[in-house]
Amino acid sequence: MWVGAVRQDSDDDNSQFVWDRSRTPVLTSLWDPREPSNTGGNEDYVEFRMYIKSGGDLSGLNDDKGFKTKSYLCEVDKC
Ligand SMILES: [Ca+2]
Repeated sequence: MWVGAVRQDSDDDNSQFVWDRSRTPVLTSLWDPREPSNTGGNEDYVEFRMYIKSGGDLSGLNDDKGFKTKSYLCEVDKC
């Protein structure tokens, strides 16, 4: 599912990922191993994924292409 984080500068493949609301950096400890990969040079959005692999369940963040349709998780202010 999409979470509210994006590449800070989508024109700069080396720019960091930030939480969209606070603009604070995404902690490196939250990423899946070998991510962010920027596969194809256009992975500017962040998803949370969980999958099963031999040895146990894995979960973490992955950068991905924004045109993909996925569920999402967002934060809102209290009313
Ligand atoms: Ca990726």
